[in-house]
Amino acid sequence: MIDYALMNQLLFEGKHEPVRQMTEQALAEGLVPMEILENGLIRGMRVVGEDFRHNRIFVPEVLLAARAMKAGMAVLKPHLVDKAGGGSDAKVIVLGTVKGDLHDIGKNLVGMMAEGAGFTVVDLGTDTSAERFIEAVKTHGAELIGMSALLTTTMIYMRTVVQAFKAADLGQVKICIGGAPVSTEYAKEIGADGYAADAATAVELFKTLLGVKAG
Ligand code: B1M
Repeated sequence: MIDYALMNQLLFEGKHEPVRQMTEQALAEGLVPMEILENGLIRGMRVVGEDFRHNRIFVPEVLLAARAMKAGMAVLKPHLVDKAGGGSDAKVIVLGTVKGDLHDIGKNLVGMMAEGAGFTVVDLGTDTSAERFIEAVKTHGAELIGMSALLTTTMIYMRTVVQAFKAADLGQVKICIGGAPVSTEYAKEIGADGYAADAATAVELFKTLLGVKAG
């Protein structure tokens, strides 16, 4: 029986190999991937965030915890699929963490789940400028972009991207935002089409905005 408290502690301590093994063990025990993600990984990362905020741990420890989180996510990735993805008619979406921001764990989760739901995902990584978002949409014929920001100092760049898309006049490209400091209100304020609080909600939002049937 998987001990989620232990798994959270190992993630907190940045022990990536044991976290990877426990994620595999949890899957072998038949636990639901989304439950493992939430209870085993995200919950551990929340504690990291709290201790980081209160200066009980610092960037090096957080980096190790992030590596452990990614080790677990890599195991879960093939299982976070709700139906066969891809196909030549798959809708293309572009994801990126905005300029100045290096946080990519949440954005990666959104990408994994979107791929699992059948979207073709073009992931621009972190520190993404408005120009790179626009270029990628043109190159890949994307119908939607999803921006992530984790810092109050970088979320404001989302407005720059929205304005750049308006100026570029690319037609009906939907713009979605997510990340801890942003909200539905902020999405409205900057003229984005929607906000999602987590990866599963983000996929639902993409489907709604692009007229993809739920399933
Ligand atoms: Co950073 N950091 N960090 N950090 N870090 C935060 C964000 C912070 C809240 C920590 C804290 O103080 N409690 C704080 C921001 C405070 C603020 O802005 N008000 C902070 C800070 C200050 C910093 C630095 C400035 C620290 C420093 O250098 N002094 C620095 C900035 C670097 C930079 O970006 N330029 C920094 C650096 C780092 C690391 C590099 C060490 C590391 C990132 C590693 C990596 O991502 N590869 C890191 C981490 C790990 C965190 C915390 C602890 C965890 C973030 C995380 O991965 N959460 C974070 C604390 C926190 O968030 N509570 C913190 C797990 C992840 C699954 O959740 O990313 O929220 P999240 O994603 C969710 C949703 O938000 C949503 O779905 C995801 C899945 O459910 N979502 C989307 C996210 N993106 C979406 C996009 C969408 C839709 C939904 O598109 C439509």
